Amino acid sequence: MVVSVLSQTRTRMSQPKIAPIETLPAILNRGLRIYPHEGTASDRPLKLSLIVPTYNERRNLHQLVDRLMQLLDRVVPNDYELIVVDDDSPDRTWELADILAETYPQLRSIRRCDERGLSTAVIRGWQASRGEILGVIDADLQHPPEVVTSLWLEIDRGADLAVASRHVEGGGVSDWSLARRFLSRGAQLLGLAILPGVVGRVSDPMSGFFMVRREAIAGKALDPVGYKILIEVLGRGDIRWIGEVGYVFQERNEGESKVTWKQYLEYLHHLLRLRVTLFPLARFLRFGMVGLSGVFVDMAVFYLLRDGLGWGLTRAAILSAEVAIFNNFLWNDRWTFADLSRRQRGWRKWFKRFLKFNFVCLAGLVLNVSIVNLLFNLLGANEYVAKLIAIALVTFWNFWVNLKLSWRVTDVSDG
Ligand SMILES: Nc1nc2c(ncn2[C@@H]2O[C@H](COP(=O)(O)OP(=O)(O)OP(=O)(O)O)[C@@H](O)[C@H]2O)c(=O)[nH]1
Ligand SMILES: [Mg+2]
Repeated sequence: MVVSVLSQTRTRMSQPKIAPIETLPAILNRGLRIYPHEGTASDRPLKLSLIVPTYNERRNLHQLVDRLMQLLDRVVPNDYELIVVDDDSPDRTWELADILAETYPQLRSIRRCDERGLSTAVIRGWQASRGEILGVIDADLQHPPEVVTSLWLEIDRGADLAVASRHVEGGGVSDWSLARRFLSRGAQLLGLAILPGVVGRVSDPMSGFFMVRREAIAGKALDPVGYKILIEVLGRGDIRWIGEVGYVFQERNEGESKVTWKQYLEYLHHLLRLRVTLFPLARFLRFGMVGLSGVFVDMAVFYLLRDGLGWGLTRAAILSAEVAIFNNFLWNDRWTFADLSRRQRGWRKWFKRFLKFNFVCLAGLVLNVSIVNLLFNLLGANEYVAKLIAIALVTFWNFWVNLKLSWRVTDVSDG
């Protein structure tokens, strides 16, 4: 089917924000009128839509399409589509895609003239698709088409996301220089440092070869910068079950890589943007308010013990601090992290959370004193400024460690 269309956003100067991918029922309700073309009589939902983003891939496209079609005809016969999304390549890849679509009925071709970029090309392709499962594969044959079969098997077994990985059994890179391996691993480590909960979920977060269930990303506002669409899917999607399949990244035989230093900067930009968006701000604010209430409790109890009961300074300070910790724990358990505590029922689990909270607060105190000392004694900062910085840093630390340790959801027995 030839559906070579110009982007509908011709009049806009900047790149438009991308609307979320729709659910299949929503598309069906509209009578399958799918962006960017009008629906036709042959439109019907399919099992798989595989997107091939292209920019100057004329010399690779025919072979790729031919190999993919042969495979998919066996794996999901008559139930898939291949969508080439080309960004108006100077080598006229879009034209070849149009011509191929006349021979291969399962092939569709989209030509974008006003928008550029790998990730947005993939999302536009998914938006224009009608598959229950959405996938992506590079056009340059560096992703071996045969791996599509294993990815499909993972999805068929129930995975929400199936990722082709260079870093699991059967995976690797063919002929990379030491510098390139270093850069690739460095980028992964950077991702782990900034977004451990996202990047750490798969062995190859840089992979651009994967399949995902539409329902896991439908309705989510995907807004990636640059190349790494998988990180966006992992960060914003509802992904529970992940399957990984090893593959060897092949050398390019035809055409040229489009990767430059710009992509590395975009990657960093993307990570930071996701970090900010995914930061649980509302939860953090609640945690901060609870912390503030603890200060008052601490002071009040301290006053009572000292002035009312005449306790010694150390004893009064320790007990008032512990009462404040208990106060904070109760509020956090009932309010800040209520959704998580509800999933960890029973007194034993409650008490375990309380012990962990105590431990984190104690460690926070040690951290607080160390930071004040470091800033005041070593760096010569004003002691009140040093104290303020320490409080701010320790609040973040306390919040994060408590979220990840004390109220950790993996402690839950769901069944
Ligand atoms: N539509 C579209 N596709 C792109 C764009 N940039 C790259 N691609 C395609 O995305 C795929 C991956 O791009 P490559 O340049 O090969 O990047 P890579 O495989 O990560 O890196 P190399 O190993 O250096 O080739 C290829 O199919 C490209 O044609 C773009 O701006 N728009
Ligand atoms: Mg490539």
